[in-house]
Amino acid sequence: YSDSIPEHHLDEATKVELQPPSMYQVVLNNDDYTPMDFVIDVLVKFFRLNSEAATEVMLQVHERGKAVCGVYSAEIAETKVVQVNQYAREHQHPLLCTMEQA
Ligand code: TYC
Repeated sequence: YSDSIPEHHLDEATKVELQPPSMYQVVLNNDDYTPMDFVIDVLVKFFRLNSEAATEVMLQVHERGKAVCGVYSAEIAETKVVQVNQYAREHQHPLLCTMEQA
């Protein structure tokens, strides 16, 4: 019934629940050491890009310093960041994945 009550009478938690979730850009950052093929593999594996799109995003990171890999709700974006950084460390690459509010 909170949809029949003026929003300024609702508590903050209730207002938040009536809004769509905040969205976050998951970003890959350039470095001088991670092999281009490894970055492409990451984009295919964790962001479900096809190899053509993955190559484009990788080259954008390489040329411009960073690029957006996908936009997700907070929980999914956080999971992507952790999974990508763990996977890169397991393979001894310095690749850094971060998130920014969209
Ligand atoms: N700059 C890296 C190289 O020349 C390639 C690279 C691309 C690294 C994207 C990280 O997120 C990255 N091997």
